[in-house]
Amino acid sequence: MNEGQAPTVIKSRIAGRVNGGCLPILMQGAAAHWPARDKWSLDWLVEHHGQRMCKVRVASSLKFTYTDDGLLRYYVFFRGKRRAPSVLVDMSLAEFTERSRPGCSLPSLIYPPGTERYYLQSALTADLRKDIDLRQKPFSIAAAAGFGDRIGPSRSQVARMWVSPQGAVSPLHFDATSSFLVQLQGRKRMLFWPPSDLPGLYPYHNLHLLRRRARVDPTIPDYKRFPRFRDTAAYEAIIEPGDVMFFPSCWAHYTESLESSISVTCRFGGTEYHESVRPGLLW
Ligand SMILES: O=C(O)CCC(=O)C(=O)O
Repeated sequence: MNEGQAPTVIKSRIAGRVNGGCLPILMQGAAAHWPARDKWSLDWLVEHHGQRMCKVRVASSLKFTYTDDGLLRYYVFFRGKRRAPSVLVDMSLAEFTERSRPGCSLPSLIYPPGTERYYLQSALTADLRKDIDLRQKPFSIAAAAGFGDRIGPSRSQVARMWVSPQGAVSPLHFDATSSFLVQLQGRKRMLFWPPSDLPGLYPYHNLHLLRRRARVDPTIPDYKRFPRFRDTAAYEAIIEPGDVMFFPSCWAHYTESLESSISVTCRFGGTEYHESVRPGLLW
């Protein structure tokens, strides 16, 4: 992507073919009927599930870089928690909400006071799963297309809830599984790059703490260090409440919460690496 080059905007488009794989698809309104769409808000979650323990990613800015839990333990052992890009912490939903309020007086957990930010990223419990509908289209279509016998809780990863503040960023990375992201509150902006562009995003090696993350920050690309980034081209989608965004495995993605946001994700399928993913990135 060159300076000033606009990404291709994704609207409700039917999957096409890109280098033998399918495209991300934005399905507008496909989850508008979910009870969670009307019901879930931060206040409702605290009132009904406030004591529930959940996983919260803690970072020292709104940039919530994912870190592999296993590798993070080694990193923390050698370099200390404060130098970790982010740390996943167990806390109650009520505490998460309290910590997310501006001017919260609770002591910080890891990073210097006043810098800490919180992003809830937790598996959905059975009672919350009642408010979502992974057996209907488009999820059932994915199941019928051979992605799995059952989409959702029993597949490779349980459905997850994501509760983020406005401005939260999940930096550019790719996953080995295909995903649905269902937007319930607020809007998100996502940028996507096809697997064939991965070399131009300079991902970390698979043994690195930041494995599958890109070294390039697409919002302020350093073309000197990452010249091949110029040869890549992004797709963009704005995901509104009730929309479902599908993205195939190995598509790199960058996500920004345009408002405070609640989403659910469902990943499925095994580890389906695209042929253009260099072996060096995986082992
Ligand atoms: O919604 C987000 O902040 C990140 C979602 C994401 O990166 C994913 O589901 O892989």
